[in-house]
Amino acid sequence: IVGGTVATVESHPWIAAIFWRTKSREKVFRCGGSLISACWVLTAAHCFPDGNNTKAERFTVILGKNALNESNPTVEQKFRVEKIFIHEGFDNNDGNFNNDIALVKLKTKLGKCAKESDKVRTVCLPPPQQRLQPGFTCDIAGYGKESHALWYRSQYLKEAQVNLLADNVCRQKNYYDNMITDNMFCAARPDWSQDACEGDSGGPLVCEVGSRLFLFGVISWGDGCAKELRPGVYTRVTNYNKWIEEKTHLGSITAG
Ligand code: 4AZ
Repeated sequence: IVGGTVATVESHPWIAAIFWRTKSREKVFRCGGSLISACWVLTAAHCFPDGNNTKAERFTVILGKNALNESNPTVEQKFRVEKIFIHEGFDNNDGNFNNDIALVKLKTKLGKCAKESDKVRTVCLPPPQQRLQPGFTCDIAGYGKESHALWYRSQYLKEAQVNLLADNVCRQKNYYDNMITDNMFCAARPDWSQDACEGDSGGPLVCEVGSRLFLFGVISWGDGCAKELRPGVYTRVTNYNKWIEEKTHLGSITAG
């Protein structure tokens, strides 16, 4: 996250940190995610570059994490991964990550997954096709870079505010032109001072509607970070209610 502030995990209790184990058994942070039910984390498809050859056994998901490089086993909840569903329509042939959405099923421990606490909680999905007005302010959170030029990620969870952009603005030639599909939306700070950055992808964009927070976006891509005329691009979660229902139900039959 560029700009914004250091956040506590209590204010983003659905945030998930997804790690990948290399062949030399080193644990590398891969992506953010959002806990949508006790056993399911919603994230971005591009977090799994091996596509359908992705080995679920290599991933670990940690909930309740404040700092990336410190672990606090008394409050963090750590899970192996049972299954990963990458959207069938995920496509990066145009370099724009269309359908950048994936579901990660946590492996149960004694028949249970995430336990609710002040640091671990699910986020609501918005109703299908609900659209918020351009200019609406939403929150993003993640453990990604604090500036595009840095080579290291933020040590602490950070949050920032961004405003939703009208599609026709984001599709202007001096913005992203024809890269923006109906499965995406753009959001940025009017002064370009706050944005998601490398390492935040997969993580949440949440908006408050009727005093409840809903997961409207999955952090997906952007040209640089907090760069003028280059908003952050998010997967439009409200296009995927049916897909999410299908997959999470499938997961409860085949993998429960
Ligand atoms: C990334 O590389 C990334 N400024 C995510 C979000 C944005 C840029 C890059 C948006 O994961």
